Amino acid sequence: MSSIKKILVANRGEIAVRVMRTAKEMGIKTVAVFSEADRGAMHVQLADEAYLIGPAASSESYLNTDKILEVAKKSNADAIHPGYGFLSENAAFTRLVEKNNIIFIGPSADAMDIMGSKLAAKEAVAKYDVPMVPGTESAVSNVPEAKKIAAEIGYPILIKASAGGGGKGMRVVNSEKDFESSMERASNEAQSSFGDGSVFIEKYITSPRHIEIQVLGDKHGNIIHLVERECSVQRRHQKVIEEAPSSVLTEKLRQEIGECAVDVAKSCNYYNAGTVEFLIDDDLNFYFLEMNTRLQVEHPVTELITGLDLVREQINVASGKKLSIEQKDVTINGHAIECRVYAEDPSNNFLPDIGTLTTYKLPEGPGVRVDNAYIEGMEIPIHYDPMMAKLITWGANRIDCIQRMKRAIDEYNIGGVETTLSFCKFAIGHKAFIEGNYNTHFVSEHFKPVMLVIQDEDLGMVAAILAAEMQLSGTSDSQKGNKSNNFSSWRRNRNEYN
Ligand code: MV4
Repeated sequence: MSSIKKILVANRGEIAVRVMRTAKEMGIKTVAVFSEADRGAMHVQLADEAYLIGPAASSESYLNTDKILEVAKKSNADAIHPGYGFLSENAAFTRLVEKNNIIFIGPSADAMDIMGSKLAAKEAVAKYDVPMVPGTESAVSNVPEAKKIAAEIGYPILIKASAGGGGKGMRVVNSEKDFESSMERASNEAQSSFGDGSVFIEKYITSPRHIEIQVLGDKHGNIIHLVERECSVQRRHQKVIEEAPSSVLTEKLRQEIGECAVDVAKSCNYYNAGTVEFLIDDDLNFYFLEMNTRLQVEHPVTELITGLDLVREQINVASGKKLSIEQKDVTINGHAIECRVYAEDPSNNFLPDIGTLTTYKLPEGPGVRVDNAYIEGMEIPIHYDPMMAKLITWGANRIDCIQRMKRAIDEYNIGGVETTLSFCKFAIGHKAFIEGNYNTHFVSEHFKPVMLVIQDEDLGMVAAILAAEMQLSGTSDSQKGNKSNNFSSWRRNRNEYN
């Protein structure tokens, strides 16, 4: 069993800082790689060694496999941690790293290949008793045959690009009359977007919740799950708020979904940290969606309720150690919520906002964690994902956790760029969220930019804005002849926002 002495972190931002912190606690040296745009970045300052690998563009820096490998050899790193995004699920990179006798802190390249293809994943998982959305096991190209299958499944159905992901290349078809035109468009879009026009069909789960299970395996065949995370508050397939545990799972359902997640991991001989995604419908039926073969952004909520350090577990597994815990040891303690802090303006359709952090004061105090990569005075670079930090709170129960999150958001003082914190405060203060009664349509169903004004301004101005908006969109009471007064419900709900 080789103990790892030096890790090159092939990433940037908060996840690079996060990995380096655990490595340092384990007495492991750290190597940073950085682009021209990240010269003064926190992960560069934190590392024991740092190497410039190229210009700002990701393709010439954080995705430059040859350059990263060159630095790994030059610095005598014996392992590489990919973080998430960039090369974290690139099987070719994993093979190149291992071919150079460097340990890749993540799963096998074979597991990445299987789970990177929706259809290959379905095929592997089909050998186990894991519920999947009713649909085709393989790509469909013959339109009459596909139409017959769609009729058997029952509308609404979803046409999905085999090479798609993250919501790209999905098309809902509500009735048979629209099938042929939708099939043709979906296939053409898939061909132009992914270079692969193959599509498959599934029953459309109309109002799903997004539940994912953290799994952890070692190189000796042991695999456990670390219960669920609820990730239904998403905007255009970008997660904004995650929590653990979910407010809808019963203990029995948690065990069932957890065992299925372990089976999915077994189907590809998985080791290291991974996440199995499920959809849950209104009747609490769950369906396997896909598996992510990396450490996820939202891993901290799992860490806070289980007491584990997932990066430490990853490093130990990568070095050949057996898992430090068994399934019976996994317990849930309290509740955790994560709010992602994006440099985006929620009052302006979440458009990215760049600038200098003229003010940047982090919240502190009991039960508050900020996985962060910025300090006051730093620029927000335009070249990379706009996520600046993650604000995570822990509470003994869900309501305490929500209250603590509200306090932490109010204490998070950011000036110079707009962020999604105001949206997060709106969301965790909304009746549907507080009651745990929400699904992946939460944002489209409940959020309007004017809501952000409610949190800080008097209702009169909001009423005026709303009246104008409703007049313009033809949904005002007078136009609809609707007697109910939207503002009274707003006044009621207003208490939820405070
Ligand atoms: C679905 C679905 C409903 N029915 N599949 C979106 C991204 C990709 N991971 C799969 N996704 C979905 N697949 C069927 N058969 C609804 C979604 C979906 C979704 C899933 C999880 C979290 C957020 C979502 C937002 C929109 C749609």
